[in-house]
Amino acid sequence: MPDTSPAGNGADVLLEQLERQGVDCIFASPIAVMAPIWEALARRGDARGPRYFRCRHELLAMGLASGYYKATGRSQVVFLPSSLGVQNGSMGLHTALQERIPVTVLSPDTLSYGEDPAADPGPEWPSLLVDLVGPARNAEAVTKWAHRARTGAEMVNELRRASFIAQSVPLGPTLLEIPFDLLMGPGPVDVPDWVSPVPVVAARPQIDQAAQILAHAENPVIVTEHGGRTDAQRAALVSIAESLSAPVFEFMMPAYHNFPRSHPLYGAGPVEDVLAAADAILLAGCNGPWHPPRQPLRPGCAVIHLDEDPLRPRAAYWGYPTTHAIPGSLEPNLEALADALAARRPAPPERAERWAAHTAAVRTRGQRDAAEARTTATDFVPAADLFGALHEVLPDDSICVDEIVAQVPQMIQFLYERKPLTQYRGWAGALGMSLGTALGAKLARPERTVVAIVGDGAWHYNPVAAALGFAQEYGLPLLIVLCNNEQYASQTWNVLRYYPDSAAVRDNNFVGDVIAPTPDYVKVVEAYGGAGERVQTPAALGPALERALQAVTSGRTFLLDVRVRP
Ligand SMILES: Cc1ncc(C[n+]2csc(CCOP(=O)(O)OP(=O)(O)O)c2C)c(N)n1
Ligand SMILES: [Mg+2]
Repeated sequence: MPDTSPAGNGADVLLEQLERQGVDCIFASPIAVMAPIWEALARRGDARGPRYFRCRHELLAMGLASGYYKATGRSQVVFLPSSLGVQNGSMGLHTALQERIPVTVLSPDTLSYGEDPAADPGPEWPSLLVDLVGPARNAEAVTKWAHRARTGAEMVNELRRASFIAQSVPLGPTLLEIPFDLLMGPGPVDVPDWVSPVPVVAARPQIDQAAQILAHAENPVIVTEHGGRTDAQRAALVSIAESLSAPVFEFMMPAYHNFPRSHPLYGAGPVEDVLAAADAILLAGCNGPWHPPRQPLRPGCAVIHLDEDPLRPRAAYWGYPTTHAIPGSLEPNLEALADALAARRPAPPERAERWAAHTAAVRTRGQRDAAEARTTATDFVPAADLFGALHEVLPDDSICVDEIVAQVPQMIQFLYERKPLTQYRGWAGALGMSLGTALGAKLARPERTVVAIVGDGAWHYNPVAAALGFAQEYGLPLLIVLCNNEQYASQTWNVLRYYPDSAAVRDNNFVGDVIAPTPDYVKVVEAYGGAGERVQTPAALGPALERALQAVTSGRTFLLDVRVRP
């Protein structure tokens, strides 16, 4: 018989432990062996945490945990059922690993196959679900740490370890496989106390040395991809830039609105254009700061890499000429560097003027390109105009989650022109995470407008049905802006580069690139209680955006299907 003693079974203890660890949300994709968890949740009632969310797809569950973390800095729990759930969610785990998102994944499984009638997982297990590898081994390639619990005592001790390790530098996903036999069985009596992870702070001499190098450089440059995730990190970056009068450039697809893009020291355009003249470069949170990594630098140029994990131990490659590496938590280390630089004498003001002129020239080019696109825009909206219009109507505290490629330069220049809008990148190499990320952010910050900006190609990689169902079920309206260029525009770039005088170019026949016939994207959203409109001209955009925002304010998800170029 299942254990239902007042002290509780394994499932009761597990939920109690998650509550004590301060977990807000369980994002779960279901499997029948979660019965003890569901029964324990029913016994607990809704008043006690954590809150359980039904996710309909593993990738969505991972996206939700990621978006929730990006919006709150709080690490959550995801249930990915057995090996099949881990495989379905593995792209989300890979993304969390790339982006250093701390999440504890629990994977329900089984120890036995029906020999013991009191712990029989069901007939599908021996025939279909039995697998030689198991969730923990499936997760090894895409997590920091993956283990299997074999006893009740192991379950509670390993759960504490899984959550602690996920939230320790470098942050990332961990996985614990939990057989349902342990959830049904008697709960372990001794639950270990939670150990809070702490920041890893660099030693003072390393920070002082970096400050010394940067302060003595004649042409220092700062590059970031994810260095401005929190307000404190962004403020530290501003302080460092202002002390040095140095520009802050962002990696081509920044993960956050790292540095105010209206700040005079924002470095517009590609950093590759200015690298050769730099004599000191600060990499303030970068997976890959420029391309190609072996881009020529000035002889003796210092390259100081500040990150949770410089030289990226978990990446395929780090070919950048790092000269100084400072590992540890970005927030305290950036703040310490900012303090060390603020205590020195300020940089010459001409330097700041030179960078302001650089950025102004890049932006003038962007405006000229936008004006040129406008002259032919009879049946499409230039990307610059789409982002310009969004910039005008969105409230300052809106959260924008992007999963686009060809329109990124226009997004950076026109969407973030003056307002301090929050940006979360909705993917990290692998497409399919933006809708979940946006919903996670909306769940954490229901009072804010959350916009998912998704390419038409990217849309097809998302668990769209599951995400729209989640939005409907939990009353989380999104504004979805579909950048619909009816193709994978970015995927033609290599054809144009390597075969410029080819059959593909001559006949405009980019074989791998078309998304046709164009589906009625609005109808998909309508099926889940949302609404939407298709926009094909710049003139139609403004009024449609107004209707879209009204719908979202009244609680309805709205999809704006914008025929866009590029
Ligand atoms: C899971 C996954 N599969 C394939 C790719 C390769 N890929 C990168 S961008 C892209 C096309 C995206 O199309 P869209 O969102 O329409 O953007 P556009 O290229 O039109 O700007 C593809 C297929 C990927 N990054 N991730
Ligand atoms: Mg496209």
